[in-house]
Amino acid sequence: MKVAVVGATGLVGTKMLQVLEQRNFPVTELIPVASEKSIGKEVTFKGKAYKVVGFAEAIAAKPDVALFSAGGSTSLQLAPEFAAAGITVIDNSSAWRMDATKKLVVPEVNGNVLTAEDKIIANPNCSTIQMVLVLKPLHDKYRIKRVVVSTYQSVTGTGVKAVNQLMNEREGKEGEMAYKYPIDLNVIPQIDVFLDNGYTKEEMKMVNETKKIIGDDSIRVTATTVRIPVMGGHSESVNIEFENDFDLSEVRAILAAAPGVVVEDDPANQVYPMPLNAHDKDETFVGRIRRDETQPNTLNCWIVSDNLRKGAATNAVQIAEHLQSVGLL
Ligand code: 11C
Repeated sequence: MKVAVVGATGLVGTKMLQVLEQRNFPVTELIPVASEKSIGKEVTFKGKAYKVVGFAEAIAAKPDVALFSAGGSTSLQLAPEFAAAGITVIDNSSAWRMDATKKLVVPEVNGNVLTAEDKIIANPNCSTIQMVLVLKPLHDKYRIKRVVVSTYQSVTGTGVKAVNQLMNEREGKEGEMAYKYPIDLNVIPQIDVFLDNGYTKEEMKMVNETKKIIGDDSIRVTATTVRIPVMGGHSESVNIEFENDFDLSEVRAILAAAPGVVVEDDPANQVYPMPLNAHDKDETFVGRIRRDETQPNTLNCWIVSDNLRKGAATNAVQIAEHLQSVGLL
């Protein structure tokens, strides 16, 4: 399979190359692609150096699939050009996610919606992906009415500039600021820009993308998204109100059987998910599973996943794996 990685020199692009390699995706030819300023740079894949090429050269090489992580405006402009050349695009930006003609996919949750017509497929936002992996199997059993989520998000979600800001602050060095405020020894209750309703774009992504992926507009979601000085992954405190009552041991069994989900929940031994442990893993970890004692049919849990892996690169590669397994690639 000829595979292009568009945005190959960025944090997510680099992770896509690692994930393709580690999951042994059948790459017969790799085409790393980036904007003008990175053309000619080298990336490494399976121990071999590859020169980064520009967009026109990449389209002319006719890859079977292109994994895009080059930002929304590049995707809006270039994904249709790739698709018109018969190349299946899996796009990590927010550009196409809420477009009614495009599928928004987490393979374990709704991989079955994909058809041969889908030439531009959207990869959801990282904080949404890890949440829906846990919500979907519980929704199937107990019907979710409402979700209240607060996030604790890694600086890697912002990109390399934010990682540098955190490290510079930690080492007492001057440097470029990714955020308006210091992030080390701080918590910033803003991810992305504010919208007219007082929520941030990241918060509304969690609201809207969750409904689209689960395929149920009746699920009410309210979110507060927060940046913390952490590297290994995003964490989420999630309160879920169901229509029907549940049994806690059954909830644990359902989640233990859910694909891509690992239950880490042993309070007696202080076992719960943490970004330090989730880092560089493909799974989503859930723990602190307990009943909300203030109202009926309501559950609290804590969900952690590596936002660059399952939240971005791994999910994109898994979409490609899924397409291949059902003969669509
Ligand atoms: C963050 N969730 O942690 C964002 C990054 O829509 O793909 C991913 C933004 C997106 O800052």
